[in-house]
Amino acid sequence: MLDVKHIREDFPILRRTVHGKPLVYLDNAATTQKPRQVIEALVGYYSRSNANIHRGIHALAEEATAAYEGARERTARFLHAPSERGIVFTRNATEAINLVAQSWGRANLKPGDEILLTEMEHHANLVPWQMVAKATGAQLAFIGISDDGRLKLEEYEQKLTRKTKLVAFTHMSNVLGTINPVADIAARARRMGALTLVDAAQSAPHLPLDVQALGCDVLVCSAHKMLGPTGVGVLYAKEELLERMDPFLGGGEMISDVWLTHATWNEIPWKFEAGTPNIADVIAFGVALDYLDRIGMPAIRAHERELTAYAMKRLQELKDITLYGPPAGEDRGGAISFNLEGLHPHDVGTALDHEGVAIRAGHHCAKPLMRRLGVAATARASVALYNTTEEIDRLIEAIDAARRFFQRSIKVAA
Ligand code: C6P
Repeated sequence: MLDVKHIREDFPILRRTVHGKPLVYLDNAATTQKPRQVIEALVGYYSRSNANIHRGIHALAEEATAAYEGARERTARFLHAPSERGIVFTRNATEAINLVAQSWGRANLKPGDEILLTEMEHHANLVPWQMVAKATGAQLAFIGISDDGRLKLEEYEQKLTRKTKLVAFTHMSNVLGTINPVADIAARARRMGALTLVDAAQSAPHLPLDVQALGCDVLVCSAHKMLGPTGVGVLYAKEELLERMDPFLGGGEMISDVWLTHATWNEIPWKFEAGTPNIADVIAFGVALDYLDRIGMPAIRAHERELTAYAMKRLQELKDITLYGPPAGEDRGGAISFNLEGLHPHDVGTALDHEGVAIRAGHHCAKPLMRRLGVAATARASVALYNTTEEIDRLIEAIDAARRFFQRSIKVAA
């Protein structure tokens, strides 16, 4: 059991009000709030240790370098990666996927090859592959989803062929909450000689992750969804894959030697980190991982699973509601999309905001999935470790209030 009351005390923003009401923050799939430990790490770094890294021979530069590289080791431990050499810091999960698409994709794909994706991908794991397919002549193929929002694994079996060079898919859908069976998908891909890229942007903040147990070749996530700062993404890849890939960006830090006409590359992972990196935010991200691990990812998952089940039960009790994605359970995370008959999700979002309840409404950067669901947009509530059942009750009350308000307006207009 999580001591949620105690945890909430670490998040200063949760004490604020919005439109005169205590904030209920249920937009965690977009970005999570930050504990004071992370905020203090940022202030502490700029107050005491700020310097550029890897280049200096003075004390501050050494301290900053040690803290930055310490965060890399911390990240490797969080993901259970075999070593920190497989951890590259990027700006976000999106950039990490683009790095692989541009570096690995352009060099290794050719006409006749296939990249196998799914219908539930965020644009971040779709558009980079469209760009690479266009540049290389490779084809895109897609695993469909069932009406309850799960991947059709029998379709995966059919579409995975010797032509498939990469299977790239989300661990947890940001719209449906579906948790995909990564280890099974990766094992089948491996048997067919294809690489696997896992988009863990939505799972990394909520589930224990072990890249070795999952058996994937690449996994990406974003610090800002994991209680860390914006501006930091993680690319984990097997070392032998990173060794074989050329750099994505050229410049300082990523070289071993440079002549006027050519250059040789630094070792991994620095070969992929051209220029001055986001030092302060990476260091603070390490503190966010400490925070998550101190509480314990299994305990976080258990709390969020209960909260998701409670939220789905309460939402289901509402009249004229459509919930998307699988029922609460083992293969379901806490991103809960819904629509209320007769109400546009944007109006729902605005009305909830007036009650102090923050959710997201829109296509959630998953337009092909919206088409598959037959809607233009959904409202989405998404939970994190600091949310409570009382906050879910506030969500339900706010939806009721929104519905009453709009029904009254419709009557007045008529
Ligand atoms: N989804 C959401 O509200 P970045 O922007 O690079 O940090 O994360 C991109 C990304 C990739 N994959 C998945 C599954 C995601 O959910 C996201 C970000 C946010 O759903 C912002 S659109």
